[in-house]
Amino acid sequence: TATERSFVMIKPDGVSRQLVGKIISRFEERGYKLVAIKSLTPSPALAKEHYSDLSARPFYGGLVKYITSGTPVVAMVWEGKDVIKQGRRIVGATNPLDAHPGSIRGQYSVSVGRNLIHASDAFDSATKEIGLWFAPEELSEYEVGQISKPVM
Ligand code: YYY
Ligand code: MG
Repeated sequence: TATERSFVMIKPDGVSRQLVGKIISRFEERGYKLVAIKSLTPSPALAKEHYSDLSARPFYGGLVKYITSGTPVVAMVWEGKDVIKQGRRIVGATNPLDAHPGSIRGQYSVSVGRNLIHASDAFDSATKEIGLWFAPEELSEYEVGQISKPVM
């Protein structure tokens, strides 16, 4: 129960399937604040480091290859109350067949190897991932919910 930040990434399948807007809307409508966003094709070094905890798993090579294939990812930082735990709920279980149908993976995805989106799973991994993908000056400080006053 704290205001915290989570690293969320729309993977290449989410971009190629043109689900970027729908996915972003899920976080916006939940009230989370977009602190950083960029579209890029990650280098192999970045992808390997991002998934370094999984380096011994049989799917690691294919996962890194897919993330770096050339179809971009959309890397984001979202901020808000319990956004790490709640963000994982919004995203849904790793295997889309286990994911609640109201979650992003449960609604849009059918394959564990193409499950559309990544979200940090804990405070420590969120801290690591935000630092890996974004420079400090890419993270914005601002207030949400403010209608700006007319200028003139
Ligand atoms: O955090 P999350 O994305 O839900 O799952 P992880 O266990 O961290 O695995 C990362 C990523 O690896 C997963 O989203 C798809 C892929 N993957 C896979 O291709 N095959 C598996 N059996 C497990 C994971
Ligand atoms: Mg994970």
